Amino acid sequence: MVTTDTALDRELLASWYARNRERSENLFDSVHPDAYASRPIPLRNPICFYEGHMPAFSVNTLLKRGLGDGALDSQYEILFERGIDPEDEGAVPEARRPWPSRDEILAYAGAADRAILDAFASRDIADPSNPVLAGGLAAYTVLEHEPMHQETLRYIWHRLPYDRKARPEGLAAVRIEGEPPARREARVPAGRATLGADPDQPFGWDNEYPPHTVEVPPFSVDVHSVTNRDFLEFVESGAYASDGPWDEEGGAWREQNAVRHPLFWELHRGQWFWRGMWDLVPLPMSWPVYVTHAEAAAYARWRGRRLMSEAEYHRAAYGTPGGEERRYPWGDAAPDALRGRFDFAAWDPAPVGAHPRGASAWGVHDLVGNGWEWTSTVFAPFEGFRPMPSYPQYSADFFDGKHYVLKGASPATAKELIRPSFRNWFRGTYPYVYAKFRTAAS
Ligand code: AVJ
Ligand code: FE
Repeated sequence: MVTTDTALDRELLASWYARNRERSENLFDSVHPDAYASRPIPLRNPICFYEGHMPAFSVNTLLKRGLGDGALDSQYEILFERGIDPEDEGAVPEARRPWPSRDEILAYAGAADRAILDAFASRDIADPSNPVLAGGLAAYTVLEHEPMHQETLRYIWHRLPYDRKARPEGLAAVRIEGEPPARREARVPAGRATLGADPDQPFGWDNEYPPHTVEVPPFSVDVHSVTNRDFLEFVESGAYASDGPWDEEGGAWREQNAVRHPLFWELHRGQWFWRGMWDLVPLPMSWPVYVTHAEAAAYARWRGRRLMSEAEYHRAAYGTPGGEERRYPWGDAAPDALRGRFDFAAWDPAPVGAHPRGASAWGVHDLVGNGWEWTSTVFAPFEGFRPMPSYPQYSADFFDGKHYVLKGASPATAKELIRPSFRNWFRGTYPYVYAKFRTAAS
């Protein structure tokens, strides 16, 4: 078939796809076969679902919705169609039992890979007359969907028992650095923040559009993320046993689930430990604490402060004293390991402030990397939002007032997802993600 758009670099798309697939395969290979159909996070599908979901999503999106092809396997393309984020565990559908074997899923995935690579090589995947394909929309949708789920997989793997996953060979022991730097604040003066996608960027998810500016009043914000040391003060103050700092939703969540500390912490014989991906280690005091939005907001209130809004995050990360806005907190240079902990550079976080070359113009550290940043902003469409033709349910299903925006990146976020306009979202009581926070005040 003829190509109507020469702007897409087909080889680049194919190598991106291959890199995605290899990274996913390595992750699934590390799971003990007995755990393949297990569900380490009750709210999400079992592990095996995701090995079918990624190729089935690519087939459904690019080949069927985009190019108008028939099914490769209609049963699998329904079974593996969508992930879930139900209200509570009772709402998890009991999927068809048993799940297909890994060999069956891999046979399907192999056929899907061949068909997708064939489309990348020679079909009209950027047909400007087709809204699903124009500009390569479906191709990019597929290529960014897979790394997003690689993060899902990592935080699911995080909950697997240590004897159900194979530690990567040659992995260095976790280094527990000492105490964090003293708490400090930066002042961000009033100014303009641009939210939403840069018109020049080749792709953005629907919730990144349309771009617009917001006037942000002055505020102060912590230079460093709240650390395990900081949060230990909150825990030891008895905050989990008191109603004081909790809002209604957070308080109910804490009570119903008997939450006494962050999910990543464990208490053994009176001593605090951190559940790392591969090791249980004495609580690293200089690492950012990973918590729910409910815990983050309660901590901030306990300090007499609050979380940053999404617009304030943009000011803190991308604003400059001169008024221009940067591509990254540190400037225009492409993301690399000196600027922050992201792109799978490590399995666990680094001490706060370990990447001074990634600090923003106001000297605020780790705004991109080392853990997503919770904001106080409820996930909602920008004025003028339109669902994307390649995946109309992507965001629209989550504009329910129960999800909060997270910004930045975690150690498990691929670098291709790092851009100012990328918006992540989770329920305020979802405890599994690599999400940190800092406090702010007007
Ligand atoms: C944007 C990370 C919240 O994992 O639920 C993957 C991404 N959506 N497949 C999720 C997503 C559909 C989504 N998050
Ligand atoms: Fe998905």
